[in-house]
Amino acid sequence: MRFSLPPSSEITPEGVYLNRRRFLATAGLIGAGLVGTGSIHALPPRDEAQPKPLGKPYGLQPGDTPTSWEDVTGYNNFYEFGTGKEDPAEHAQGFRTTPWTVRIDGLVEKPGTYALEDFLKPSVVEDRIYRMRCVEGWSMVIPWRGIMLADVIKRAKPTSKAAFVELTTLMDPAQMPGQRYPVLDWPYVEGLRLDEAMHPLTLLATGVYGRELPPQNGAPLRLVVPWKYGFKGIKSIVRIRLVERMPRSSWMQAIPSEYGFYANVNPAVDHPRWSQATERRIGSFRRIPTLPFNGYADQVASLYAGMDLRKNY
Ligand SMILES: Nc1nc2c(c(=O)[nH]1)N[C@H]1C(S)=C(S)[C@@H](COP(=O)(O)O)O[C@H]1N2
Ligand SMILES: [Mo]
Repeated sequence: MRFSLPPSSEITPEGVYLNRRRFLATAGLIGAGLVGTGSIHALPPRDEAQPKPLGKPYGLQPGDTPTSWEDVTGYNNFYEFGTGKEDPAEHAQGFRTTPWTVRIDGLVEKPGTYALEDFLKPSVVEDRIYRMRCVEGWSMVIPWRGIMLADVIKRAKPTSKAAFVELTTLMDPAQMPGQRYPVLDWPYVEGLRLDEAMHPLTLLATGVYGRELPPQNGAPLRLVVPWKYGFKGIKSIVRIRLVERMPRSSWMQAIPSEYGFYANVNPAVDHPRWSQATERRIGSFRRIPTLPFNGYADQVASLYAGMDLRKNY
């Protein structure tokens, strides 16, 4: 397991991962279950090894096809379980997600701490297929299952002072080995402006491919914001807090020059260490052009009218 930030030379390291899997497959080891790669444990029974993607496509472009279950659940960023792409699938396996409580508080009329079941129950669960783009230059198409974040925020009744939402991951170093190392300033924190959080595309996901979220994907509850870089999609959420001022996210705190609060996918604004003009779709060797707002400009560009998105990266 690795607990350091990946060096920039490895920042598009999916080739390494694919090559290893390909080698193992060729050697006939994966199917035989002889290799302890993480995703083996996450795989459903053999006859359903590739579940059908479920859901309504949102913003998919010609040529977009859902990324395989194996890649969605085997190639992850979840630094609480290691910084290698295959670490989370392997080391999050025993993660306990029941019981789970979610607190919603801050500038709301109805703060509360809920058992996850009660927190979810009043909301409509939907299956939606979204394009997802990591700041590292790779992307996937993922069939999520979840509820609208707007729905839970409305129920808590934000006061007129509420302008931002801060979300926090579970802090549990006994279960999350990465939290014993100073990779980030734990617990992982992310934030959205209130209008971004209320946008109908913004989901709290509880599942993927019609199944419960595997731990490596952020079980039991994680954020999905398809027009922003993946790091906004905070996993294993325990707290949602309405606040007046812009929250400081873990990534802003760690490397402010590289990871801003907005994190809108923007091919015109390079990361300080690499171009963001193209992306590699996991599961293929093709690089494809990155689209403004990851292809969701029609739905979300108006949220940023009048803002300089080079400054507000
Ligand atoms: N708590 C927490 N949430 C996190 C991360 C993390 O390290 N810790 N990584 C982020 C990053 S960089 C990405 S790209 C996405 C990856 O989500 P996926 O593994 O489900 O594709 O999760 C995001 N959420
Ligand atoms: Mo990411």
